[in-house]
Amino acid sequence: MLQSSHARFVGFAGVTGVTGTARRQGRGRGRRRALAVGAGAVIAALVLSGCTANEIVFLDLPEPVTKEGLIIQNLWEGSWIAAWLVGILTWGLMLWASFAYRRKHKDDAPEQTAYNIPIEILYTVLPLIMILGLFFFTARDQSEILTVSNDQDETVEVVGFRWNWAFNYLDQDAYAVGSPDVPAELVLPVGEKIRFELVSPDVIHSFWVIDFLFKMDVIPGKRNVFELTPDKTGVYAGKCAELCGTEHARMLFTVRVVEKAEYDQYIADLKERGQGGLFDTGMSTDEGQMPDERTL
Ligand SMILES: [Cu+2]
Repeated sequence: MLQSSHARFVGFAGVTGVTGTARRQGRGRGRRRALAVGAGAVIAALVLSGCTANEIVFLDLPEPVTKEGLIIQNLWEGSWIAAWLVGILTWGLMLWASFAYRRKHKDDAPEQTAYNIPIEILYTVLPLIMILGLFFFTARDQSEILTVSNDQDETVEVVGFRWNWAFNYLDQDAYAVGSPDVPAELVLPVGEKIRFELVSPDVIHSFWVIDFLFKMDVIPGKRNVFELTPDKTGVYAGKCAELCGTEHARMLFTVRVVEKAEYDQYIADLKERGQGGLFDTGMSTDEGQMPDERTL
């Protein structure tokens, strides 16, 4: 008899008070399930798209093929790791706030807050520290990469002209020149420090070798100089990265990094082909003529 009344009591409580809690628990579980499904869908989309971790996290920065490229790679990846950490923390706090401070009952307004001075100071100071941090590492790495120490093994004068490139091997007394139809090729010995000197006889171009993770403007009347050491043999794409006129898109070239013996042979071949001496930048005119169309 006692037992059955107890059972009836529990049954009664179950119908009234416990049902509300159960409904709330059910709703909480539903939300968690929706979140898990959403997160799962994002992860599945990333995995099924066949993207590598480098593509997802670091936006597919190419592997650098120069010694100095490592500095750029570290700066890039470090910046992204910092950005992801800040992003994940911020998204997490936003999600947490929207759940923790949502309205508790249908007819209530959510909790109202205003004038939280310590938090507002935090909002101002933290981003400032982050920006100063990014600025510090960028300035440090930039000055390291742009330091010219004049202890190069080879010097190449790069002539950017409308509409291709010429490469004067200053220490070898030989040159190569391209046209939009037959783009120029720059051949470099692997493991040797190259001093690049950029000149232009016409308008501003920009010398960009993608896998060097480096580019610099080529400015008329100015000699821009930098030094890099290619440390992986291979063939790499180069292009003009400054909109310089109608044939800008055809200012392509290739860089071939080879062993020293092959480099020496290449220079000898250039000379044999009559490309001893230096490409005369004065021959380039302001009318965008191709080298082979030029008249003096
Ligand atoms: Cu150009």
